[in-house]
Amino acid sequence: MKNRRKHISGEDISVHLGGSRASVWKYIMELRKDGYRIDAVPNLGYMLVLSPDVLFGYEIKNGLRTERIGKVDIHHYKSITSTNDEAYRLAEAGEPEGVVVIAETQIGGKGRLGRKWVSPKRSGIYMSLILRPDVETDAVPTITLIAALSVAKALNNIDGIDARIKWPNDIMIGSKKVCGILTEMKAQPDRVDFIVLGMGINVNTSRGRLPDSATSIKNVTGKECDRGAIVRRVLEEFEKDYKEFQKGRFAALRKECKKLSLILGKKVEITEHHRKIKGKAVDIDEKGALVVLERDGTLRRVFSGDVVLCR
Ligand code: BT5
Repeated sequence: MKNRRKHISGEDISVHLGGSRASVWKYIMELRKDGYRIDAVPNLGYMLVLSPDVLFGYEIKNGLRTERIGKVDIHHYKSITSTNDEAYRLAEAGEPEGVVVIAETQIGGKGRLGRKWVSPKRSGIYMSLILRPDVETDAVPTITLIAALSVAKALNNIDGIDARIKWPNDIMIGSKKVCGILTEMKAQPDRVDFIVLGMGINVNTSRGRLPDSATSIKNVTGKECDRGAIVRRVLEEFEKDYKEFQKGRFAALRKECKKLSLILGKKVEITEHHRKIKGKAVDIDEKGALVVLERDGTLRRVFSGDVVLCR
């Protein structure tokens, strides 16, 4: 990767990375099988011509500016049931904070409340982060909101994209969903043991492969986007904000969430468990809860739920 457009000899590679020249050849063959185009010229050596559009851990780590998130380890799968399930399993086995599980497709991608997440192959980002914050369980919705904020900010970096947060866990472009977040946790009665933060982002997915209520980045901009660059940006944005949150500084983040909110100031109907709450979304409070002003003047705080915008 550091020697693009340049041949390097098998000898140099073997000295640099260890192993024999024969093993270098074996690895080159493996990389080719993975989709890398590598030119091989006798007496000159090898040249990396083209990398495949695959979210291999070493591709993401190359240029990733975080301290822990994604730096510790990235587990990549061509296909998996659900990255959240795998991250949960790894966390239970003791994997540390910062480990990321990422897949090209999910056979059993999960939404909230037993719903499904459609995960077409190689076109979206399906990833889960293991977190081990020293917090009580009531801080978990705030972390979901911070994740939503980091995805919105990362996507807004792309020309032509205006992504908004539909509290608590959706990122929308216009009225269509481009990303969903699924937070799961294991906890003692009040302390969090670990959190698995799952994100599904539609990047280069064509519309026909998504539900009617969904869109993708490519669908909006008309251009293919580098999924690896988006993953890096999301992880960087998230780590920065997550650190602030851990220092007890949520005020500035809350302001950003409010600025990027799709629903503040609008009439909403929220289903929380079996309860329906109707009113105007007026605030996001210091815990990340949505404050709804009901018709009779009551202010109600809501911690999770499905939001529908009313006309
Ligand atoms: C969510 O649930 O939005 C959470 C989605 C989390 C997905 C990630 S992918 C990586 C990680 N591993 C997993 O197994 N899951 C996480 P919810 O708010 O319940 O929304 C689910 C609803 O969104 C579905 O019922 C569909 O209507 C819609 N939907 C399904 N697939 C979609 C997609 N690719 N894009 C947009 N909307 C989708």
